[in-house]
Amino acid sequence: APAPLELDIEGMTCASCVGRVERVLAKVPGVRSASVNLATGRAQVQGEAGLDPAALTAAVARAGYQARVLA
Ligand code: 9UX
Repeated sequence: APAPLELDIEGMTCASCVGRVERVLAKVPGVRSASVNLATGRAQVQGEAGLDPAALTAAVARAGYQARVLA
């Protein structure tokens, strides 16, 4: 499996935010799983090869948070 992508996400302050971001990430085509850590403000995303990191940051932005790809 490809290495996970890691995102830094700004603006999450509660557990509902975490659930919201995990849900939108999981719906991006090619994503197998997404896990958000509120304490670190980071998300780990497992996806298929060729998953476009920009599709992840766009989905997070539509949900109201700012994300950038770390790796
Ligand atoms: Mo979390 Mo509630 O940042 O609107 S505070 S979802």
